[in-house]
Amino acid sequence: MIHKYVFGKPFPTEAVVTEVPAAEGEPAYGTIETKEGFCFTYVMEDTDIVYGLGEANRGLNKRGYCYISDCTDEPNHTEDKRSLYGAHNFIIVSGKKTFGLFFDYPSSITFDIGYTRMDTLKVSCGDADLNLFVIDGDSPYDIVKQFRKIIGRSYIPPRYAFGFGQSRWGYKTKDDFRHVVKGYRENNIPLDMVYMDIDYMQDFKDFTLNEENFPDFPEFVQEMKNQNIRLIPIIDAGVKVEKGYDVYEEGVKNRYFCRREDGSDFIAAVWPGDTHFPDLLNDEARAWFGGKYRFLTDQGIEGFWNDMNEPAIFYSPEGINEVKEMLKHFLENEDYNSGINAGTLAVAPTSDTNDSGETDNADWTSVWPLMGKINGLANSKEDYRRFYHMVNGKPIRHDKVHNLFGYNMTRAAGEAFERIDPGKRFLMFSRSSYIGMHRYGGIWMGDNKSWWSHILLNLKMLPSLNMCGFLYTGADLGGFGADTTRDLLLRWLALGVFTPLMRNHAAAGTRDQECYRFEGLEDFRHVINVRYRLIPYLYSEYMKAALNDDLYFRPLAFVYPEDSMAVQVEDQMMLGNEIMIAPVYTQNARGRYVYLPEEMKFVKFLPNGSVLEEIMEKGHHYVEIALNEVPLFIRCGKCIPLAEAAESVDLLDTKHLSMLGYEGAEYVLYEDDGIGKEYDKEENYRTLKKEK
Ligand code: MIG
Repeated sequence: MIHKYVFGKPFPTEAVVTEVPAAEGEPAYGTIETKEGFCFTYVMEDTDIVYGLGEANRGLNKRGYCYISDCTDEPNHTEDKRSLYGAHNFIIVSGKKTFGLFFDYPSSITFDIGYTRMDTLKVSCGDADLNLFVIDGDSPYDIVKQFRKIIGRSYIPPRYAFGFGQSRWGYKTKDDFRHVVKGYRENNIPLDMVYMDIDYMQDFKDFTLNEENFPDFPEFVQEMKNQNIRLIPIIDAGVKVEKGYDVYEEGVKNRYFCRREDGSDFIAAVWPGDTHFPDLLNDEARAWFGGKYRFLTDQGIEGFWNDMNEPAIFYSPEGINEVKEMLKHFLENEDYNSGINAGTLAVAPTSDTNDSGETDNADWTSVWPLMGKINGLANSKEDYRRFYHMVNGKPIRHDKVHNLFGYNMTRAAGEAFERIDPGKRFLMFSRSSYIGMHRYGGIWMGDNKSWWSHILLNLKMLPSLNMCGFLYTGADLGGFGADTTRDLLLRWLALGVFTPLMRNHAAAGTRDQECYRFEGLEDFRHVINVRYRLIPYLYSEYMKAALNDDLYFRPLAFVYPEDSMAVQVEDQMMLGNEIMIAPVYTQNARGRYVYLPEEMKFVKFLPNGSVLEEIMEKGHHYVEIALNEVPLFIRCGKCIPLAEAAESVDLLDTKHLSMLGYEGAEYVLYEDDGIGKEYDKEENYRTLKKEK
């Protein structure tokens, strides 16, 4: 049962697509204050668990920290971070009282989940203009399913998007791409996609190609396709300010860019230098920007990734001016301390005695405010207050709707694909997002690091994202920032085997990270082969989850709610209806502990291509898993299909599948053409049986 409470004048985010009539009175849980902004307070029981928040830091159980939905280009996912790229304001309190809450509010909103007071959940935001959805249900799982129904069907990618992808910030020329494909093909490591990062563009201009490096682009796209490789270009949010550049000229002429209060087009410096932001919240501008993807689809491109759409800003001219002013002040002022607004400094100025014995007050802390100002140039809150969207003829200041930008960039693309080729699926995922965007694309988890702790963060985010509708997701395998190591990449790939988006991506300047760069590459071949062998199952479970508004990844708690051990497990996940995964995420470990909430069949894919199967009892186990092995667990009485490996998804033989798991068990396989949209055909389902 879903109740909707309307406060003030909510901005129509279109996160919810089902009509839910407004309820009278107060929600059945917690208390609400609307005198200064909005605040929801609920006192939690000791044992309550709080799920949700999608792409957020820390655990599956969100208790014990404070999270802020405020889409941020945050390249350091350390434990202290409160905001990442997405805003997914859906949580579930699970305990004596179990209920779900969706705060449909497009600006910054704070989830203090037992941070200020350990027993208190406090959700607060600046304006009391929002829709609050309160969901009653039998269990957290039931609540998720109800929520997913009202936000609409999750994005469905083409089937090839379940293949493995290689990416790196720094590929520039056709030969760079050919080299990657060769590295995989010659070493018989499967590959379906190579990602094009910003260097493919001419001067970082959206919807252009570097003229020198990419003449005859359609031929090149075809050359890749002949090897069953799709090129997936990146699109950035900012449009370069440059006379004569068609996207810029059209945008200016038709007033499709975000503007300042005085009506002039707002300038944000990003990769291309000065840019304008397309006003993606404006229907006409969104349709126009989306139409631009045609430049690449016309040349054979079938998938994209949308970046920098929080939107990220390196600096604005206004910000630079403020720095200049401050610097001027700083240099002009002999007594450094007095001229600068050091009031924000908590540190008391130190007094040193100089050589002549006088006290020198010109201390180093006086440069801090200046340094702070410079460091704060990027992604500054002030800049987000400097520009406006035009929604239905009315200006709305960006910070009030900040969390909808990435969502609407991806929506622009998704709506355009419907016009470009309505019968076809395109690959699409975004960095920034809001609930609602899950209908148009997936997300990747942004700029993680080559850290072991980020394997675990990756794992824990998966079910939370699924709860919020984001099914097509994955992290940069091997880690984006910092130098990876062979063992880290192998272990991370062994988790990536199970995530719908399986992509190796690395930042410019980091160690080479393509699988064929390492010694013993048969180990990489083996791990990625396992992915391809599992694709019939993974795709089938993905499709069932998408078509039934269900989860692809579930916490153990959703499947074994009565098992008090299972309820606490955060480093194992249920995938689909048949399996449990338990990746190794510790360096130098030769295996790991697992908890089995029921008897299961432990399956280990061995490097020689064979599969070890062993029945294990309910309870705690230590399982050995070598660096080049992939483990999974099949639930009692179930089975899964297994294909032979192939170098690309299109070459998988799904007619001849073997079965793994319990004898006599049956599995209903979903399979379609992988590119069209006729999902509901009966022949898409067939029952397979593991013979005795
Ligand atoms: O400021 O396009 O998260 O995946 O490689 C960095 C370059 C911009 C951030 C993305 C990352 C991508 C990078 N981009």
